[in-house]
Amino acid sequence: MRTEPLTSRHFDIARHPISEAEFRNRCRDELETEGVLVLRGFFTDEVIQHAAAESAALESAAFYSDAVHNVYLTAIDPELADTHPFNRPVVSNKGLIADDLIVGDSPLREIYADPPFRSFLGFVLGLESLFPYAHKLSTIVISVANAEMGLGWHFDTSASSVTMLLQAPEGGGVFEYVPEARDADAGGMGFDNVERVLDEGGPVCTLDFSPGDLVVFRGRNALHRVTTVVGSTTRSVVIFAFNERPDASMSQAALRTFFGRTA
Ligand SMILES: O=C(O)CCC(=O)C(=O)O
Ligand SMILES: [Fe+2]
Repeated sequence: MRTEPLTSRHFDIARHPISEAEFRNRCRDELETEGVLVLRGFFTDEVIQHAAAESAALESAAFYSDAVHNVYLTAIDPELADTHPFNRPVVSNKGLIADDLIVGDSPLREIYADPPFRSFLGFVLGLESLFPYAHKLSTIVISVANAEMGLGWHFDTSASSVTMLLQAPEGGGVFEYVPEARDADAGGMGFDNVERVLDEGGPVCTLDFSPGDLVVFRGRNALHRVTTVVGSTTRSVVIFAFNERPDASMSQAALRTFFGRTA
């Protein structure tokens, strides 16, 4: 029988009291003003080591994409020119360990389901309920990138992304982003910002985070990418997707691109 709440096993609650109102308000304000929230040393060493070992064991089962896609992770629109921001190609080549490959008793599933953690995330993100994806592949994924691999500029499909870095590479693999590059809820596409970033390279922000840090960002509105990894150490990061609606799904095009399958 479990004798202590899950929370204290996986999270450093003394440093990050996620159930206290004052702390929550501070985090919500930081996410609001910065477009991203980083809680340093949020996950315990023990859970990071366990998840890193899980990632290493599953790496050979990852699907490695070498894909050209648009920044919206959708099929392109043949009615629009190739040069239109909606159709502009970006390249992503990295591996994804799909949710259905992660074992049922993985601590990653305990983290995803942890009530105080979910309550905290709902509060800072301003979401009443948080749902997994309706399909089996991408609620919890581990993204792995070796030398020369990276993730091109894109907006996420889920309302928000919550990430947990397991292993940093020797070089590169830097998370770059443009907060609030669009307002997806208002139907915004952010074409001007997309064009500026793809054509002129910026301006963009860089986020520096380490294994054990919790990163929360509004990936649906923040244009973001991971630069090419340098060196022989794999960059490995867990991505937890929390959706506003129970029927949320990635597009069939995106599933094929990143998982090599749709079910
Ligand atoms: O690897 C990261 O830090 C972010 C990954 C990401 O943006 C994604 O998989 O959508
Ligand atoms: Fe993303």
